[in-house]
Amino acid sequence: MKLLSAFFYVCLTLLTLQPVLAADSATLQVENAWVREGPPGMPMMGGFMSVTNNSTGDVSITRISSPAFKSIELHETIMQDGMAKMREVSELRIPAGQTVVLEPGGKHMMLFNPVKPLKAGDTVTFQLSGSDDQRVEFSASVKRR
Ligand SMILES: [Cu+2]
Repeated sequence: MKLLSAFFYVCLTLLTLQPVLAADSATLQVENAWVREGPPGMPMMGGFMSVTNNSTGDVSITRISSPAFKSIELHETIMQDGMAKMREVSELRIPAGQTVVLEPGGKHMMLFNPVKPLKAGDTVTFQLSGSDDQRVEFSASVKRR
């Protein structure tokens, strides 16, 4: 009897969850997005997040934009002659079913020329374009490292 009611509970939960899942049709899901607060007047800032691809095919991020910055590039960090260097990547591939983490010292968003000064506690909105033509809006909070 106890097992049966547990079973009903699970069914009920699944039924209630379904409309939520159906509404969220975006295959790329952005989590934990944040922008690192820089010294005042700094012309560039770093942006970080986790991106999960919920679809069964690989999807690439081809573009990221924000009303808060003049331009945004996707960067990766590579070691060259024993020094960490950043370089731009034209797109960032998110393999099917996997999560790619953008973090300090690794892949990141390079945010150029903030339209107005940003400080810890501010929120910035972004729009990401995927190679499958999807657009994902997300927001990031500005944090001190
Ligand atoms: Cu960079």
